[in-house]
Amino acid sequence: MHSREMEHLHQHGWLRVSDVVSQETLAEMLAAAKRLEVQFPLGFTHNDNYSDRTIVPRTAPPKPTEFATNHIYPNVGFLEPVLLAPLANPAIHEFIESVVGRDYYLSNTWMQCVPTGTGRMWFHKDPRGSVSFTFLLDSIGPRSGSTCVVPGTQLNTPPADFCLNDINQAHPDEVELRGEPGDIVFFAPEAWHGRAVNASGQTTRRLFFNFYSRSSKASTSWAKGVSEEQVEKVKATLPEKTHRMFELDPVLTARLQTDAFTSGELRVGAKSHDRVLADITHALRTYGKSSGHPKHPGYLLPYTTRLTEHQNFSIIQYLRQIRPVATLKTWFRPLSKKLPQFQNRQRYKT
Ligand SMILES: O=C(O)CCC(=O)C(=O)O
Repeated sequence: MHSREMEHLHQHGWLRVSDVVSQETLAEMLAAAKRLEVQFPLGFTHNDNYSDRTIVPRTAPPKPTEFATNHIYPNVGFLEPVLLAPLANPAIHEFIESVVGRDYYLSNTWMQCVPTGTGRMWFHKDPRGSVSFTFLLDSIGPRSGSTCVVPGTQLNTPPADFCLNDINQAHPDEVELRGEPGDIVFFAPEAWHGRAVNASGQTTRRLFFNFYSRSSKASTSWAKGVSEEQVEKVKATLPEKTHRMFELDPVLTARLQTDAFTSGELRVGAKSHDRVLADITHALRTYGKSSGHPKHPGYLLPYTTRLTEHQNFSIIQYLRQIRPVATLKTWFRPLSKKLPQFQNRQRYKT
């Protein structure tokens, strides 16, 4: 059964899995989420992609100009360890491993509450070498603030902002990662993804989990904001086999990287998916080849996943997707952060 699901994840860049925790555990998770919401109704401030060294409870709602206009609870699994319960399920690890190899970090974990009226999040790709899933805490239907993905765009595509004239508009092929409480929806962060509007009339809540191949990241987003005691508490709730994903080893990462790349390639690294020429170079080097590290058996090459191993890169297909207007907007973006393309933070209005 898994192999059909694996294929879906690899081919379409997303996959829904149900019943990963028991009903009893789900009830405990929902109670933990509620405790956090009651204690911190506006979530926390965060400066760095939903994590921060010192997280401070918000006293006022997020401003429309902030990176995320919804309520974020960074490092949430360390505040309420039961929220990490899905990680006790071995099937989850099989899916993660099928994308980022066997040695990975739990890189980030946060809860996100999207109030009704919140607008779309723009289409983008996240840095290379990772896989994510959301865990739904509410029943989430269409236009209800779920992550949305354009299936298949994890392969053979330029960055979204070179191809879409307005990255804040819904894409005709997008899939909203909807579902019921307790469902997990995996997605490939290198696919074009964003978030749907929430026009549902209710706040919707999800947990986020993000995993990086150890070759692609030297640390985690939670490392600076979480105490050793918190980490130990979390490990005690999970099978020993999973403990490795909490153990930082920047020296190993540095070795995996320098043994694979020249310093020029390393400089572009995880962000090469943002720059067309670097992206093409990376694709020519990786598509259709093993992602296995030649010098460190069992590890992946830095900034790769297994998604490209059995795929051919077509430079023609890649270039055909680039749109001149989108490209000009992207090139001139540094001159004006006020381009309509990036004014996505206003509230959705019916
Ligand atoms: O909020 C979401 O559903 C998507 C978040 C996301 O894409 C990101 O933070 O990179």
